[in-house]
Amino acid sequence: MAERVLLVGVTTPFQNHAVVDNHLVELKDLVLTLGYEVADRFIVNRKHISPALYIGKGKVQEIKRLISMLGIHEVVFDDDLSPTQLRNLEKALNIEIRDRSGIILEIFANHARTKEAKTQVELASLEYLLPRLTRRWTHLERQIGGIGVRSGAGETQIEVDRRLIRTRISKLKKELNKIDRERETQRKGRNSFFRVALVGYTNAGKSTIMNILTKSDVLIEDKLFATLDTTVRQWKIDKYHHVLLSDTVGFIRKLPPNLVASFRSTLQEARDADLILKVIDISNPNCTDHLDTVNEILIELGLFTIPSLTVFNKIDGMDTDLFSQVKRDHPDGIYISALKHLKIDDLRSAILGKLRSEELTLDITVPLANSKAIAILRDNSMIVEQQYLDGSVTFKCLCYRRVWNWLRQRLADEIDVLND
Ligand SMILES: Nc1nc2c(ncn2[C@@H]2O[C@H](COP(=O)(O)OP(=O)(O)OP(=O)(O)O)[C@@H](O)[C@H]2O)c(=O)[nH]1
Ligand SMILES: [Mg+2]
Repeated sequence: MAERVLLVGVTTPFQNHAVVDNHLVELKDLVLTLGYEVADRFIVNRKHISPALYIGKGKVQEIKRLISMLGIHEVVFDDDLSPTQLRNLEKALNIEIRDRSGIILEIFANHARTKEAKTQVELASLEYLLPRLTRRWTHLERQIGGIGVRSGAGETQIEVDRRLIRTRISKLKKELNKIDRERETQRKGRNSFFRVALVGYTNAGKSTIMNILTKSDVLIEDKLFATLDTTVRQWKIDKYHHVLLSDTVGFIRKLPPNLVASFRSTLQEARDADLILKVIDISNPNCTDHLDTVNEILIELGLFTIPSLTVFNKIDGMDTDLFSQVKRDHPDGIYISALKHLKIDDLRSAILGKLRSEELTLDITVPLANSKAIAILRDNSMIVEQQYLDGSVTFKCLCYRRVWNWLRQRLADEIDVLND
């Protein structure tokens, strides 16, 4: 039988009932992704957050009654609880308590497939667990496994566990540094391409867009955080324009900060992008909040200054009033349905427009004897025409500004440029 869960949200003077209710709908999706059953939702009104219990004692008693009445196995809070609040609530309710971060971390732990994703998730989970170790045995410990070891003389079990976790954390950080360096080498080999990165809210359709544009078969699922790794594919927009398109891990409101930090190397592809596509599900009534969250995370990652396009996906399932409102606020947005293949040409032309604004048409002359310079040019630009004359070849080529800055330094004395 699936575990029965009670969801708890808290309104404050800054968050009204409707907003909290929306957040609980999203929390429900997160909990369902883990295969649990949601027995009920419970909203508490508070003026101040209690440092000891988060909510008031009276509400704790009400929740206690609900637990026995509805046969609840676990209570999940939408807001992040401090280690003290978690401990006190568990004691008062005598049941396992989790918060949104704990749930997100468990989903990531379940979905991680590659060594990189597994290492990143384990690091973030251990950092989350460290201050909460005095709790009862948690799902997260079960996911990570094997941290409990018998204590030595004079050392309590908790002290042993903390020491082991710290050692493991530093080992994982070293492993991630190594993975970072490997990725760096891979990226250097792809310097000449225009790079487009799909980022956005989880379940918005990023992998679906990747698949239709590049004819790939990245995993698509109607669940949150199906993708945890970065996939890069070549996409031939037309005869002269080939770009590298990347699909990566999705964002969500209140993504735990240590998860964002440990996924830095996965998100590196977006860091190096010439263009970011922010993908938002317009069939979701909270789509504008989703866009705010995506922008906040991009700011946090230092990626907000990269040129971007906002892509509203799933127009096949949208509400027309919401559409008019969003379209008014985002007239430059691209509105598509990846699943139904609607308006994909709008997306293609918008990307092509951005790319052309970064493209130079150059006439470059190289002596025929300089085969090395000719090879570098061929590898890093798109040759449109070539003319041979007096032992030299003149290329008309298309080259991105960023790539050209790099090429010019490399080939400075070996080529003659007519129209730089
Ligand atoms: N109705 C509708 N559904 C879509 C559209 N595009 C994608 N979907 C569905 O949305 C769900 C999520 O799609 P994905 O492509 O996996 O989304 P994602 O952004 O990669 O999600 P994560 O990797 O989990 O962050 C799948 O069930 C898709 O079939 C669309 O245009 N319309
Ligand atoms: Mg995906």
